[in-house]
Amino acid sequence: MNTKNKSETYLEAVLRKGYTRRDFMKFVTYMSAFMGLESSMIGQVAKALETKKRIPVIWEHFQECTGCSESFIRSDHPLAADLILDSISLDYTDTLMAAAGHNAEEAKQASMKENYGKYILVVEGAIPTKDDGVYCTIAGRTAVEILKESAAGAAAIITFGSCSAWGGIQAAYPNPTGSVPVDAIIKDKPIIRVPGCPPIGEVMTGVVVHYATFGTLPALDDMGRPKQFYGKRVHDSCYRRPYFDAGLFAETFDSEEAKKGYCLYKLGCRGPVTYNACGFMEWNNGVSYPIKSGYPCIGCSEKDFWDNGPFTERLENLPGFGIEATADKIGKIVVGAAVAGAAVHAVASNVAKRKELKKHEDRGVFNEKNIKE
Ligand code: FSX
Ligand code: SF4
Ligand code: F3S
Repeated sequence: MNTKNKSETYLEAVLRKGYTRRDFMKFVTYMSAFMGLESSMIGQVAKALETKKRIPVIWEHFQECTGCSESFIRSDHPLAADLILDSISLDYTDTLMAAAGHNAEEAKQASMKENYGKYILVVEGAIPTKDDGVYCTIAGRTAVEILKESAAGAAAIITFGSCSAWGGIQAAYPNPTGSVPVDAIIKDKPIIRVPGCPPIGEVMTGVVVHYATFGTLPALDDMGRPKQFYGKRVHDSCYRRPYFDAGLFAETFDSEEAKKGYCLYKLGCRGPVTYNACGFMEWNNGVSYPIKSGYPCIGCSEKDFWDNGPFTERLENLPGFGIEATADKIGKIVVGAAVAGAAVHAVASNVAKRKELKKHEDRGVFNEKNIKE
């Protein structure tokens, strides 16, 4: 990676890349809003990024599909990715950097040494532990060995994606390679979970910007996830929610109802038990996310979600969640349930509401375009 610009501030690096100061301010406003900061704090964020030296980022890849990197490089705001990637901040990532082999390895070692105790380590992918970790080896070294080495000098670790955060698909039953998440191996560093398969790119930029500005990590929930992005269920920001509340469910994928925006709960949707920001952030510049593309949420940000299939089957008997009884009887009863300590909205069977929804639907009020707006 480019080492000559290491002492630049974020603003200097942004200007050098051809962005304007106005682009920079737009980015600061955008990121501050996503991080849930008061507008009065925008100035503080701008000042920090103008004056502070960039925080080096080392990014390791272990057992994974690289979808997390794909998601990240398609972050909504061009600066969200550029701020971390390219020559601005990223000192090592074997999939995106130009250097390869020994050169890449040397750049990583040099950066880790120079920035010992200061860099942020991003980990993508799970770590296999069975048979001395042989199932993921890079240049003859196991993932366990590499992780321990790069974690030693990290100020904090971001586990980017469900694989490094929870174990992901590798750790799914029967977990043939004994895969584990990062926190099963590293016990003495702050670890921030950014789960999702893939996760949302801006969440990582948000964490880095927060750290650069305040010198602290953002507020985390009791599972180590940034509260701002994982505080709500997918169900709570779902544009199909009015249909759920009215008890109107698509019965098949190819139905008119599914197209119209009816709730996908009966087709297996895990939105009511999944915490993620995809419903309001979406991907590819707000183009879409699974539910908007007509596919139920598979719960990709939740622990062990791969073992919670088949995904197209309606959730039954999910511990602590009583909605399955409701979906059939909706229109007749009122139900409240609790998931992971959070109160689920009481689902009111409301015939009047249902009629009203139908009326709006006939007038085209609930087509996707209108709902988004
Ligand atoms: Fe896992 Fe990321 Fe899913 Fe893939 O690297 S969270 S399999 S999107 O790519 O780790
Ligand atoms: Fe949306 Fe799924 Fe909730 Fe239906 S069950 S409202 S599709 S999140
Ligand atoms: Fe994942 Fe469900 Fe969102 S599958 S991307 S959490 S809609």
